[in-house]
Amino acid sequence: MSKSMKVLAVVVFFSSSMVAIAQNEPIKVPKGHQIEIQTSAICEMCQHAIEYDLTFAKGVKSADLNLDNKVVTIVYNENKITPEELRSRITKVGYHADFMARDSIAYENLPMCCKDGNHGTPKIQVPTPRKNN
Ligand SMILES: [Cu+2]
Repeated sequence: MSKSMKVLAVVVFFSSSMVAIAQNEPIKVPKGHQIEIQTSAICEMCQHAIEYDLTFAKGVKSADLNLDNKVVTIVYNENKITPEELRSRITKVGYHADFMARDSIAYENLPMCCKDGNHGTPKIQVPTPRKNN
């Protein structure tokens, strides 16, 4: 394999892996902004935990998690909360949120049924937690 071929292969690999956990951009809706965030929820308990937590976030108008694809759709006031803060909240409940890895302590504290390998594998897996420097 030539050097340029190798470079191309690496580029293709990284761009395809980025597509797998691509984050959606917020869109304008009548009540504010709406964003869809991919989570690692597994069951109804996960769904309720995430929706319940987001409901209490300042600026969040609604949060609905679809258990078929594990995507939570959030309508929020863009002046009060950002997509980054929304993702961060989900990680603190114990779930991955797009590219953000779950908080490992929060994950440990989840009910057994909500952990990997119990109801199935979550749709996304973020293997190495990111360090925020
Ligand atoms: Cu669960």
